[in-house]
Amino acid sequence: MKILLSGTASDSHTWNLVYLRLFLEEHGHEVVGLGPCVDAGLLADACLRHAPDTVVLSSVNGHGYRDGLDAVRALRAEPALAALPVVLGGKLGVVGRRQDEEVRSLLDAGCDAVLGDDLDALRAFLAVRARTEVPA
Ligand code: B12
Repeated sequence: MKILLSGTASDSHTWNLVYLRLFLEEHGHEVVGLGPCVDAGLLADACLRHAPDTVVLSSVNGHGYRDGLDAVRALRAEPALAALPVVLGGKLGVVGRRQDEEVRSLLDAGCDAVLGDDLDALRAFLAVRARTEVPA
């Protein structure tokens, strides 16, 4: 699958993105990496341009819930991206545990999965998408 991998708007961390690119490539995916500090508008433009099969968003600086919500809303506001699978993960808040209300808001906004640090869950999420992909 072609995966667009991106950091979130306020997050300057990069090693998470380096790690995830390697992880995704080792699992046979083609990766388009946008790098850190990608605002929601730029993310939506990049998805229109690259036409990925799935978007993987990574945030570790503690503002992931908020940045992720902006990102998902920008994608879902674009008709061509309304059904594009989007998964968000990392260290999303500053309280050190999953925050159910924030997760709910993200899912309601159209995020397909909110995964925290769990790479096994990411692998499973992508495996399901790969199986349901319609060949061109
Ligand atoms: C190195 C580091 C930095 C470096 C970054 C260098 C770089 N080039 O990236 C510097 C010094 C620049 C930095 C800056 C800051 N940092 Co910093 N940083 C770290 C540190 C020590 C290691 C992060 C790292 O590189 N890990 C290695 C990579 C490979 O792993 P990872 O980032 O943990 O990502 C893994 C998982 O999160 C997961 N994952 C990530 N994304 C996704 C996505 C999906 C879909 C899935 C499934 C999994 C997943 O998989 C990855 C591999 O296992 C952590 C603390 C720690 N020990 O983790 C703090 C930490 C991430 N930083 C933190 C903070 C607060 C900051 C600053 C805001 C500090 C400040 N006040 O200025 C700034 C960020 C400013 C900004 N605008 O973003 C906090 C975040 C708090 C939180 N989330 O609760 C942490 C956790 C430290 C702490 N305990 O407080 N930081």
